[in-house]
Amino acid sequence: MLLSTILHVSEPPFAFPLNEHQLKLRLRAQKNQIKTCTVLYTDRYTSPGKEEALELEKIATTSHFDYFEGIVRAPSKRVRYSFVLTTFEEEHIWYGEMGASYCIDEAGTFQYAYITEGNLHHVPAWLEDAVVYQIFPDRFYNGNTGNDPQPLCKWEQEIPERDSMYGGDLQGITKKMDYLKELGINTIYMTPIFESPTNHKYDTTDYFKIDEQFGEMEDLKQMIEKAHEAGIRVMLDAVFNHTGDGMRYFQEAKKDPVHSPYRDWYFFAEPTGTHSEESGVSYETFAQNVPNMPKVNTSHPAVQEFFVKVGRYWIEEAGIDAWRLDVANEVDPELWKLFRREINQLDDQVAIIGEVMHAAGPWLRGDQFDGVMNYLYREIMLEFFAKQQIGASAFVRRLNHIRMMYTDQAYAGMLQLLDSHDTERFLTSCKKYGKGWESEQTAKGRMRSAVFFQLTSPGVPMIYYGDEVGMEGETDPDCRRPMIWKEERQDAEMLALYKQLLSARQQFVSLRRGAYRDWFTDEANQVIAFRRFCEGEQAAVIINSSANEVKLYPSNPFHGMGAEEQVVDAFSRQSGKASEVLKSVVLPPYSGRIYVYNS
Ligand code: ARE
Ligand code: CA
Repeated sequence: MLLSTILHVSEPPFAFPLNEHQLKLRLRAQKNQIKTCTVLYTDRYTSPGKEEALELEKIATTSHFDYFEGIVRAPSKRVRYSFVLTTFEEEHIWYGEMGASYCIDEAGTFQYAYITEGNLHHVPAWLEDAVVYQIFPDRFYNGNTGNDPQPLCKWEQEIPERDSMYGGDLQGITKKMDYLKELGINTIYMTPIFESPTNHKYDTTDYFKIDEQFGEMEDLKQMIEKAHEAGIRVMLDAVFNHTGDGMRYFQEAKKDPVHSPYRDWYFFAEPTGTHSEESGVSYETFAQNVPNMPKVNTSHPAVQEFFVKVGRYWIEEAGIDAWRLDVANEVDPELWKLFRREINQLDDQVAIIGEVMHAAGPWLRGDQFDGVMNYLYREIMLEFFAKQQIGASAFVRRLNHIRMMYTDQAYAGMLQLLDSHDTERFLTSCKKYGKGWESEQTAKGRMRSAVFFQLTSPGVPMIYYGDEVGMEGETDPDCRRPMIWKEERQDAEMLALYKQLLSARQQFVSLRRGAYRDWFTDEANQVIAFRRFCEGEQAAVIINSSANEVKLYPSNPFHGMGAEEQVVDAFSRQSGKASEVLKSVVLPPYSGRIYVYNS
């Protein structure tokens, strides 16, 4: 056993309070080495020798590691603890903040000195039950031709150019609210709607005004009212990393960079400066040389104050339920901390989601965001379902690796996406990769398996508009085609699957909030099976992502749960004894099953 592979630190995601009297502890160790892992814990002022013992559970395995977890009680909020591990060779290892050792005195102990309010991560309750539907407003539905921009593309002209305008707007979304409700989503995320000259509106010119092309304040209010009536929440996109170059402040600063009070709001080149000089732009921008998006100095107190005001304004005036924060990882964290405090004070049920495309732990400790757009998840989904680069067990291990980067609260708020307005559509990926160009049927089958996984596993599923009817598209701008509304052109089978799965997710709380455990994988048949469980309910999910009909003889995961282990099939609604139902399971190609047990 390599002692150096044992890892725990007294901070998230290895130690995090669930509330002021419960502390969750996680420990990582080299795979297949540790037989038992026990934590010895007590109040940190109690003299040694009075520790309570709790055996941790192995909750996840990745390519190289096993993870163990348990919840310790903290009646006084002060915890001192250490671990004792037993290897399969029956060695005993002590582990504390001084390291791992065969000698108890050398290891020392860990301390979680006191659980304060500031250590807690409160996620808005509704976010844990959310299913997000992402809308690119110009392309969803044209509800008012009176505000159409010119020149206008015909809705039927399906392939957009970089600067195409289609006339979609807020009234369009309002008019399609019944469609969204029927689909079964409960949160709408719109990409930016504030004044800006482009179709995507990521170059804001006025943060307090809705772009005329989309409507006005009254239209947003009506849309939100209609959404709320349908039990749907609304999330807006905030672009604080940069403004549009048409923004008044930027124009003033550019005109008079010496005297303008807005000079320090941006990063203008010093006389000897180097910012993007080669392209003739004398200021820092988003990405590289994007002149219409001057980068903002988000460390500047006046800038922070301004954006917090924007954040509050749309909550107070229009009643939005959440913010999505663009390029969140390039903005000063001090702005986000201030933003969260102020927003929470106004309404602690407003959710805050950051756009961070990589490991996002530092933003998810309760003082900045509730979740991020989980692009790492998308990568793994692509690798397995679309590209078929990895097998079922590698898929599960790689997803576990991502989940183990985060606390429970952070993972509950993750936006689990297959694609977005910035990526190729998932169905297109299913066609392009894998074993050469796939047939239409195979590609759709693989996408259906991916959707089955997405809508039954942890986190907040995010559906990119049109995926549910089988829309395709390469990366930006092709992934932003106008929504297909003609029923004869929609993929009815795909749509039916989304509805069926969303209704099951809505009905069974374990599918939304339940803890996750691997159940089994079947490499040859590309089968993934897992369990979700919470107080009083347990679900078992099996997904066949292969082109073959598969017959399985799974173990009974409900064994010993009592009450005759009556389970219900979430789709057919037939119930039966788990041991009977699971004796053999036949799964058609690209299909899945959900069994639910209620105690
Ligand atoms: C346009 C063109 C692009 C071109 C780009 C840069 O369409 O083909 O690459 O210009 O010149 C908005 C519009 C885009 C527009 C862009 C610039 O929607 O159509 O692109 O403005 O005018 C990085 C950022 C991430 C960002 C993505 C796009 O980290 O924050 O790039 N996403 C947000 C929004 C976008 C929006 C902007 C930011 C700007 O969601 O829609 O773009 O406000 C790897 C890296 C990532 C990188 C990613 C994509 O994964 O790790 O960091 O993301 O590639 O490049
Ligand atoms: Ca319109």
